[in-house]
Amino acid sequence: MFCYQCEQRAKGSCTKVGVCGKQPDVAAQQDLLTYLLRGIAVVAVEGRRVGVTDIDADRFVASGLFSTLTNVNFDPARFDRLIPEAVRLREGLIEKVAAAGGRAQYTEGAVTFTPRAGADLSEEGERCGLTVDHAENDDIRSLQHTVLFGLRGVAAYADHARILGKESDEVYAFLHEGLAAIYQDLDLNAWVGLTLKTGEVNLKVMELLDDANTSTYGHPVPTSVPLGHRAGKAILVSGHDLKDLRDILEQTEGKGISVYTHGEMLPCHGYPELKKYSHFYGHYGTAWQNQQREFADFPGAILMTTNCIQKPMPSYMDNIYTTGLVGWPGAQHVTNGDFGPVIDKALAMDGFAAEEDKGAVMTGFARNAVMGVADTVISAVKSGDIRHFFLVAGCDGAKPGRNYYTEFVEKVPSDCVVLTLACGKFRFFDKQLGDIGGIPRLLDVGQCNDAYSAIRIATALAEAFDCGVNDLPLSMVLSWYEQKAVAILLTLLYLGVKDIRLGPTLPEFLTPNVLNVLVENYDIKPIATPDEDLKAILG
Ligand code: SF4
Ligand code: SF3
Repeated sequence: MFCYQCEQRAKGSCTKVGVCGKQPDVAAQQDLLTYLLRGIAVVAVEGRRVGVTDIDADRFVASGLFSTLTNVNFDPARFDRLIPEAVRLREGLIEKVAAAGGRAQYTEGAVTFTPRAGADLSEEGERCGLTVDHAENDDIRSLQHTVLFGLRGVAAYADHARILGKESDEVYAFLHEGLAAIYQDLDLNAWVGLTLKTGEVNLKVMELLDDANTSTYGHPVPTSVPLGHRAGKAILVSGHDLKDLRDILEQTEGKGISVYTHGEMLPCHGYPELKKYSHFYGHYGTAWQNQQREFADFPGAILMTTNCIQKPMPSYMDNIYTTGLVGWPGAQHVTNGDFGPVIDKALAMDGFAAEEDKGAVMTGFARNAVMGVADTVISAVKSGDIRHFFLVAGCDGAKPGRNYYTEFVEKVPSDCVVLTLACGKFRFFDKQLGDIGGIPRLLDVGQCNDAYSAIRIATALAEAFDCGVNDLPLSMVLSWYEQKAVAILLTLLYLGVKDIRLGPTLPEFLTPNVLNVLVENYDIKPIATPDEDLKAILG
């Protein structure tokens, strides 16, 4: 196996087994699925040329790419079903495109490759690894992989939005265009262009998702979320999917079960259409990489939606459930939004014996809430009460170097405001940083899925001060782990945001030359120490 798509990779890359727990057979299946998705994409690009689109193929490419994102699907049986489905969709699309006057014959390997009948799909996948059909030039291949990993993030957001009924042909068309591009003879500059276009399309899909979330559940409002629990039966919902949570809340109404969020579900407490449920109580635990310890102590059923699942420990294997694209071999999978098995399990378990108060945190400072107090924020900046904003955002992870983000926030001077989003916030989410003239110094904008909201806040501030985002008293200190973060980073580069500090390490898939392009054009830099970085930013 060869995988280096996330920040957790072994030295250089994972070649024997994934640090995330991905086994070589699943890695090969994911490579094979990715290869077949490229094939569908080549035909879909030709199809659009002759006026043919196929919504099933479009959706399949998005959900297939999302299935290969870090910490989503570890179950070989699921890939055994996805792979033949990819071949079936590809062959059907070839026929439709040919019937409309498009190409009937293809030479691209990803279109002509079909797993041998009866063959082990992981063995077939070993012939379709991440470098097959890619450029020999290291820098071009680096950008080809950057685009692929960025597309996985775009696809995740497209799938999230589709679940709430929002789709965009422009986004689907670009997933195909980006996947098919390795079969075009593009030079380095063209690949740089495609990399930035990935960021541009990601901005569009994030806007679509923001619209999907806010039009379905309302705009988040500042909300205090208990970190303790009530006595009684309990369900814990992790991941990023708002609809799964809403379905759980509806299906548990009146059953005497309290519903808690875990990880990236914390900001769900701010949505009016979710917070209205009285049994939607509080938040349990911290970021994804602590789940094995935290889940073992949870006395109820646990539901994993989207990323990031880790290998379930035997102590809770019996009470953890997956849904949607998430999979772990042996974990029970629920489909079609019917959470009956999860509810039955919660009712059969002990639940919390007694109430416990562990304080509370605030969430719900998404764009609408922050822009609602824009006048106060602007006058605080003009009067000098607020000196600087920091967006300390991105993924959490297991590496010790990530303490940087905790220390950084602790050391931010008291006349500065910290905006945050995504699971990296769990390094500091419960710190009491106080307020500046009634504006909290720590503002949780939401999930990684809500990066669009932070971008809108930054552009609104820039408009108010009649300057560019780069001229604002705003610095971005980001952490990455998986491919949603790659897509968001590409969006920030597309928007021309400069001077980003990125950690805890830089992506392995960027060659020194590609990195130089980023440094020269965007002044992107690795994090140093909190003291050095704060001094460099604030002087
Ligand atoms: Fe390794 Fe990350 Fe790939 Fe998992 S997703 S195999 S940890 S590089
Ligand atoms: Fe976190 Fe997985 Fe990236 Fe959603 S939950 S930000 S890592």
